[in-house]
Amino acid sequence: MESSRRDFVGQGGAALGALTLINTPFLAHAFPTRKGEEVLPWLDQTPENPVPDVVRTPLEWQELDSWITPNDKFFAVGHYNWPVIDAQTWALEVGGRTARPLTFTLDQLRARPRREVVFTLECSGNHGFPWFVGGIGTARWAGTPLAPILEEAQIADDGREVVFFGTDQGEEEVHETKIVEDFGRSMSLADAMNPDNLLCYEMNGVPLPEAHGFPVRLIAPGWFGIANVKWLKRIEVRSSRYMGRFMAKDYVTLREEPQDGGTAWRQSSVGRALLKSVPAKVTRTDGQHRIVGAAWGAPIERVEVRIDDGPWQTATIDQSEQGPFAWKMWSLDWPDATPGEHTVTSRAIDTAGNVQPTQDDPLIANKHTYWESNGQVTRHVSI
Ligand SMILES: Nc1nc2c(c(=O)[nH]1)N[C@H]1C(S)=C(S)[C@@H](COP(=O)(O)O)O[C@H]1N2
Ligand SMILES: [Mo]
Repeated sequence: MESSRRDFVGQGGAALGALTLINTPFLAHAFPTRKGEEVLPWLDQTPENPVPDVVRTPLEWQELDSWITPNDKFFAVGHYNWPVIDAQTWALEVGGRTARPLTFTLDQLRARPRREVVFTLECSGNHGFPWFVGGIGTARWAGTPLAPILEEAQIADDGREVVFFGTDQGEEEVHETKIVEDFGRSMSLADAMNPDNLLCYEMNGVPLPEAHGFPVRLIAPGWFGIANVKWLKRIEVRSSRYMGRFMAKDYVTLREEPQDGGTAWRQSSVGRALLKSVPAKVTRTDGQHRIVGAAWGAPIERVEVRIDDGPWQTATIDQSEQGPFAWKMWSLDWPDATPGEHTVTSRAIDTAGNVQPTQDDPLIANKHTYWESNGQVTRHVSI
């Protein structure tokens, strides 16, 4: 049972249609797709990706037809090089402010307790540029929990931060000195100890593909993509703050906030995912229109959709069993669609009552950097 489910997931989207008749727990729900439906192309087509070396295979929203994104269609980001690692010689070091530094081979990690999580991973730069709207995907990730490994390493009393280093490197200039920097990201010790974090070696039932961090990456459910360090090489516990490029210089959100008649500039390192939704596609079946989309980033209570300047209408959320870190699919029938051009906007509302911000909300409008762009998305369609 377990292995047949894994085989099926590994085959990706093509297999989904064929197998929806088999009632496994994984398939006990239907994606909001109808037989014979046609997708109406968005009028605002996405500009071509100008940095194909950095961002690969962005998600095509209009092709969305399954909760799980097949591995070969899952977007990938590589800021430096794309390492090709020999699993036979690879090892993961755990050290720094620890009493018992450890080293693990891939086999040793695989022999440890295994856990799976379905997690929607979004790049915090997604929707920060007109061409970048497909920096998101959902996979069933498997690996071994990180926290027990940190415990076994016996963290020193002054251990405060945990830095995750990848194998990829790039040249950087730090205060006029040229250095070769390892890709790195850190978390507070408390965040790193979160039981959800996995040292992940499997994606949708197959070994982690090279583009996604083979042999092992961090999966930090609930965090933006940048925290999920690929091609892991070393985990280092530190007593002071890590200030590498992707923690303290890049992936830093700058906001301008009014304060006492003046301006307070707030800089923060990109961290946890934010409440967001998008309309993915408009479909037509036998003359009937439907809007289909996704929502993620926080526990979703409701999704509302607005057509042109009309009222906000509550969409139907498909009750999937994918767990708290997976996106939700929603749909709204559009029975009275009139010929001509229309706009479609969605907004997600979380269980705490927070509403996905509009584009002119100060949270978005006073943001001077492109990261963490979770404002409402409007698409254009012609009926
Ligand atoms: N080592 C390493 N890890 C990395 C990156 C990277 O460039 N190097 N990119 C990060 C960014 S910006 C994102 S959005 C996610 C993307 O994960 P994916 O390529 O599996 O989609 O990986 C993160 N982990
Ligand atoms: Mo990213």
